[in-house]
Amino acid sequence: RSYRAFDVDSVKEYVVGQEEVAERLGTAKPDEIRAREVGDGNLNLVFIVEGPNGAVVVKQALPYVRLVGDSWPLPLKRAYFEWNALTRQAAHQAHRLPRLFHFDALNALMVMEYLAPHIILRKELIAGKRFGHLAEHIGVFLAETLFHGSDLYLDTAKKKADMALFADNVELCAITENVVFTDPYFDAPLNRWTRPQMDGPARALQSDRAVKVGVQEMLCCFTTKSEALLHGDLHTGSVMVTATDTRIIDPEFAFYGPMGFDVGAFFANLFLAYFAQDGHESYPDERDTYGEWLLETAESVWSVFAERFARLWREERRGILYPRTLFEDVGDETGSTVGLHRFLGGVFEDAVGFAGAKMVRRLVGLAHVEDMESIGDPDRRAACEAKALLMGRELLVNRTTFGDIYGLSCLARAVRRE
Ligand code: SR1
Ligand code: MG
Repeated sequence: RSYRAFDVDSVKEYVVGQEEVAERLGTAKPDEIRAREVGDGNLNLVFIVEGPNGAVVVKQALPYVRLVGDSWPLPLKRAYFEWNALTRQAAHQAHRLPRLFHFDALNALMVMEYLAPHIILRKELIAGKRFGHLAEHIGVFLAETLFHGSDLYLDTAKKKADMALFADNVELCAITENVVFTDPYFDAPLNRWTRPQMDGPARALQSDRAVKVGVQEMLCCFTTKSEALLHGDLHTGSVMVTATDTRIIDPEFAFYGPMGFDVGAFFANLFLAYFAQDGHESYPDERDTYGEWLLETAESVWSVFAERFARLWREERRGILYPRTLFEDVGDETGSTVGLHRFLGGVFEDAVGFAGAKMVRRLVGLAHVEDMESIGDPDRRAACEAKALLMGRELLVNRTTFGDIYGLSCLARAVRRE
């Protein structure tokens, strides 16, 4: 037996052969099942498979980068890391993930809950929709997964074993090292941008010494700071929402890295949505108030994150960092709380720099975002992109100077109005 990539027919044969999945679908007969391939991400196949009694999602890794084609091979083992990340996240945040039904390492696939009526968050933000619970759900998810995947919670043996496991997610880390932190800052062949309008801003970025140093400092943080098990690709396309529910999907880039990488990725995508506002058709004042909601969401994500993280620090700190016994003589409440504030300050500073890098890569690197791509008029799109690029640069170069999350909102407003 060997790996085979499924199509809409063979995936039906496959699912009926998995007893538990067939039971969920309500049939073991392929001709009673409908399947469609709906993957619109950069890497994988995604099938929605429906039977008489229910539906599931089958996600299968392809042996190459879907966005580029088979000239860029990519190992199938990424499905194994995704599955392992999902099971670790599920220990603390199962209700924020799709339910997991089946994993097949040979075929690099997993069968999960079909989330309905959930929609990808990025699409909803482009449509100008608000989600009252989003910041709370994302802030808590970040705090719970990052805290419990760190040395603040894990013992030495568990942390080292897990780091060793995820250390083999080499090729996906390499993608990030290249397409996020390196390629956008020189004339790399796969870079693209809105031409000719963005030629000037892109070339200016590539000859900007301060930004090159800033992004390399962030790359150094990414490669060396094994702080927690990360989602690794927490953009708004990795989140599915309804009016009341939020689910986080797709942690195939998971590895032990800096907490700020996940937090910064989410900030970056809210800011990209913010700068795209002036490109979308609607009454300008509507887009202004919607933009404010996007900034408030980033602010609330951070405050919810910090609050929940502080609670976990006080109540669940049992790993190798900041042991309670060390602080008994000075009082844990005051003694380690200094440490907590300094720790969160470090996460914030990293998140700012990573947000900058994540914004820049979506504007002049290989993989762009629909928030901008859906702006049909290239002049209008480039005007939005140039402002977002400027904000990304500021975050990279001046990441240590923002006192708090409100400093980022102020910068975003100032850049948008320039
Ligand atoms: C070559 S893959 C490009 C991007 O798609 C994924 O979603 C990650 O963000 C990756 O950097
Ligand atoms: Mg993805």
